[in-house]
Amino acid sequence: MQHLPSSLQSRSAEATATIVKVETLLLDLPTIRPHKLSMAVMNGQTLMLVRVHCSDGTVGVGEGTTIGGLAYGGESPEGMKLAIDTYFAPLMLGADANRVSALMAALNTMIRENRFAKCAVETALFDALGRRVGLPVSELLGGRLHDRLPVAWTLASGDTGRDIEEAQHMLSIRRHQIFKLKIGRKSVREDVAHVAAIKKALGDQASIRVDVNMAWSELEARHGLAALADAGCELAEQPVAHPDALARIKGRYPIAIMADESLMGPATAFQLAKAGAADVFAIKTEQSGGLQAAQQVAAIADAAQIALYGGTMLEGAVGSIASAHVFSTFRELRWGTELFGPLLITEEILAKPLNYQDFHLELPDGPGLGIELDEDRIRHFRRDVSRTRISAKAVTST
Ligand code: MUC
Ligand code: MG
Repeated sequence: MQHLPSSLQSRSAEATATIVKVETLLLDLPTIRPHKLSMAVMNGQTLMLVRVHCSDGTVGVGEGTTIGGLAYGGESPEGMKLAIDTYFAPLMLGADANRVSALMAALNTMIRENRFAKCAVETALFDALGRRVGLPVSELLGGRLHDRLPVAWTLASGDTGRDIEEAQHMLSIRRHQIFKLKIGRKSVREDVAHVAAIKKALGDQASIRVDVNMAWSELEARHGLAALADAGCELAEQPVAHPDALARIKGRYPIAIMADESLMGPATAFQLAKAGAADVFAIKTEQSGGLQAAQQVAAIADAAQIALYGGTMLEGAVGSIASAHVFSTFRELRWGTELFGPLLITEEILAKPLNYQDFHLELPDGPGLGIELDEDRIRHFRRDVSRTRISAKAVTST
């Protein structure tokens, strides 16, 4: 407590709730098929869940997830758990649970980086606050503008025929009509042929986009983008790694350029906007450093007339619905969202599954995140109690 500013210390009479316990756990869940990205193959997903217990009995939940362990960035689910248990929790205990922004500001002063862990903690704080006051998280964030969000599906089996079948199935059950193809593992020529075959098979019923996950050199991008545009692909996500290279290729081909890995919160959003490096921002709540930080990224994009796309770190149900609450407050989401993470995982961890229908994810109306965990299933898949332990190697390979 002595490290917290006085505004955050328990205000006795007028305080309605203080934080009494911060609990973390890891869940290992299999994916429905291997998910092949340019840098890793995911066979499972590990969710780090954090629960913030408050003195009035409310408990909020948040989630931290990465892609392919440490293949995507510096944080891992295990690292987030350690950081929260060791460094966040002692700073949070006893703090006023209603003052989410003040607590996050204090944590940001005392803890550098750790954007994903901060996002998980902020989610749990907003969930608890929403439950306490009887409002959805989206309303606490200023109010939702959309009750349902379009959701893309990622085709990443590594096989063209299988991807076409998967897309046709998604169209037939009216779950997705936007498809993002993961490329960058093969040669540019092979990748373009793969995209063109899928676009040809699906025609105008589907929007086709690609995510190169930084795998191309600038020269490869020049060849690749021209050919992708000819094949009817509408957007390329992070074709090259460096923001300067993104700026050099943007606007040269009739295909939108989206920044993903280069976008790591408000400061990088400002730099990318200033450099004219992207037509679209893939906003991710975890990458942004939290729910309010993601809203700040959206404000920068708005001011710079950069279009928005609601991205994912392949979060499970908790992280995905937290992002949905954030994205529902965006004025426009021209490129939709990709909040399909829970559908890539074989196991349901909610008492009532999220509602995906008619190509959209419906936002729940209940207080907080509007979801309830299925505690039996959480117990079953917890890494510390599960008998079927999935090793990091089984979860991810190259
Ligand atoms: C990324 O780079 O966008 C999002 C969807 C997916 O399949 O992978 C992620 C990560
Ligand atoms: Mg991406």
